[in-house]
Amino acid sequence: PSPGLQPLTAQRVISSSRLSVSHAPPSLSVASCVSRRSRSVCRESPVWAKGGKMPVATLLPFTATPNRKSASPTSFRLTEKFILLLVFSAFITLCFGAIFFLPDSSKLLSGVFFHSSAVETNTRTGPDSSDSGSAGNDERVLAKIRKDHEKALIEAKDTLQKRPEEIKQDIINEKEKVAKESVGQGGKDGNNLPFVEYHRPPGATGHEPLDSETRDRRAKVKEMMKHAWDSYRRYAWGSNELRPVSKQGHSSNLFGDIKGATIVDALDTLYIMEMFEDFDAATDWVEKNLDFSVNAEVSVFEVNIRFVGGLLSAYYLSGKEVFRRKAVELGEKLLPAFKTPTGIPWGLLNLKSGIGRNWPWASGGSSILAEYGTLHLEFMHLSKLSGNPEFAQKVMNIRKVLNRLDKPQGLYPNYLNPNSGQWGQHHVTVGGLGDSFYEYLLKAWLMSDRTDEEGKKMYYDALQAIETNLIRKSSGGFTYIAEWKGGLLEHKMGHLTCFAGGMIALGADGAPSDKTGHQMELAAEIARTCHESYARTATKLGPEGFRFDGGVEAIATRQNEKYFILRPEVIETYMYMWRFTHDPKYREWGWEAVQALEQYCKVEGGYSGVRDVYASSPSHDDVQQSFYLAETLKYLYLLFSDDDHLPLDHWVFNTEAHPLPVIKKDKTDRPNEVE
Ligand code: DMJ
Repeated sequence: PSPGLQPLTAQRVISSSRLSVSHAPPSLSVASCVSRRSRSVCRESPVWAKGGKMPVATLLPFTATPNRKSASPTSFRLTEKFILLLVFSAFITLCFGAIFFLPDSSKLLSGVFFHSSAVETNTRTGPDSSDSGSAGNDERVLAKIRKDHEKALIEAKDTLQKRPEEIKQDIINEKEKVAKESVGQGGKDGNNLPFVEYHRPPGATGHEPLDSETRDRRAKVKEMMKHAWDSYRRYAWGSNELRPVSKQGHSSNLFGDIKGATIVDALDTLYIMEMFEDFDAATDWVEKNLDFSVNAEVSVFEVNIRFVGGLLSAYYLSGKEVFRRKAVELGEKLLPAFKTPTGIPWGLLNLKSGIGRNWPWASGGSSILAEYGTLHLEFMHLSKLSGNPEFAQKVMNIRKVLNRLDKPQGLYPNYLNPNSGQWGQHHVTVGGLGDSFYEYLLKAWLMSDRTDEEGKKMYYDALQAIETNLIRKSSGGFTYIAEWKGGLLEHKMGHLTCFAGGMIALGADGAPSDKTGHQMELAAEIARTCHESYARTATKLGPEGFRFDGGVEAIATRQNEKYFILRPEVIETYMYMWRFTHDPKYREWGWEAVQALEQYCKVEGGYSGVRDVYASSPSHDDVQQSFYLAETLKYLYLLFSDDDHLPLDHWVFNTEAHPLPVIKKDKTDRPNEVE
């Protein structure tokens, strides 16, 4: 049978029967007509009268025999019966074939029904045009069916010839294609994200340490977290931070009108401490209240490390999509900060207008090294989770700009003008304004499963320059990292700089082999110096800055350097040193800090910073910083946990202590896959 004729006929029958047989389903009316083989029935039915170009007689010759008087079945000759049977079975095969076996039969059916209604409309407005139009459509539908069918056959044949690995790869490619298409289709609000298969990386939660002392200390830290969290929940729920003395909410202008900094910063700590009810309450708040559509200026750096970082960690720990969605949504809102002639982002950004600027005090409108240099980890993950390469491109471009510039003594000044691409003042610190830039070079390399060679080189080169130019030993034998101002050293070290002990320990095993031991020693010395800055105070809490000049060592000499705002850096270094050496003194030093926090910072309404660590009864500053829950308490908890809780070969902590998984190059390592 002509392949063109049969489906055409089937369609016409169904279409026409809808027109003429008002209550019977189309197939039924046709079947009854044929099965009864009654010429009169068929003649009465407009099915055949409106049958189209092919005359009814041509289709059913037996019904059109002009001289036949009787329509009785017995009057058919054997050949007629045979033809009848042949036509009938061809017709049935055709119907079944069209509906069930032809590829894309759903399209065929919808085409049929669509065609049918078109006929209905055209019948009212003019049958002629309907006829020619439907014939054209029929041919197009048929051509498409044939093409699809052939394509499916070829594909099936190809697939059968492929090896399983090739088939696997095809599936991956297809998935990626779909992911890209869905990104291309918009989704400017993080709502239209590609599918990402979630695998929880190892060590998201831990277990009780075997020795009872460590177990008790760990439990104590959890109790501290509970007090900090419950107080925030009770007195400041939804605000950025808690004022623990006045028992009310507090909002720093770093976050514009974004709310809930403590909630987002604390999510992962709640998770790793297995405070799941609290984690759920926090998740619920994020789902219902976390809103980035604010007409206000935010610090790009702070919002990135606390909000984007916090959301990413919460996603990787829990697998809850809401966190991925919110992280990408916020990341997209930060992108306009990169609209500068060099692509070095502004420090401040209005999230609604997308207009950026820099801190007015920063060396002639410069961007700050620790701010634009502390986006890399989060932005790499944003690209991974959104399928949008723009995030990664933006941060890779920052490196490009830096690598084109001459560096004084190999050092990176803290200020860089985003318009001219030139350094501002030649101030270099490993503390505030510089710190986490170095941290992110190292961690970018580690997070890439040690494939990011550029990040690695930049880190070890920078560390070498720091050692040569900034690291000194005091007369009392304390190693410290000084600050460099246009070639002159200021013998001062900030509390913030104390993170460097942990960083250097973390990078030591990647250093050229002759330097690993030296770098571990350096890290241990910095840890000791920072511990000393705590040990020499009345409260056993460390000052914001301490000096090594004018006859003092590791002591703050200026009133405005004596405060302690619950910062984590010293404890962070203890945690890394413990992990790499298992020297019990680091746990002891951590425990000293716990006792000091309990004695001087704990108040009925939470934990507060203190104004003077050298005073025996210091006054409180009445702020429970969100990083106290994100970092200080998390690092303390990990210090008293086993090493397989957030193991360092699978997780990298962002500068706000939010753990991000290593993106494993070996994709067979399923637990670490992030894609
Ligand atoms: C945190 O927000 C981060 O650790 C940042 O890198 C530096 N300052 C605070 C904690 O002191």
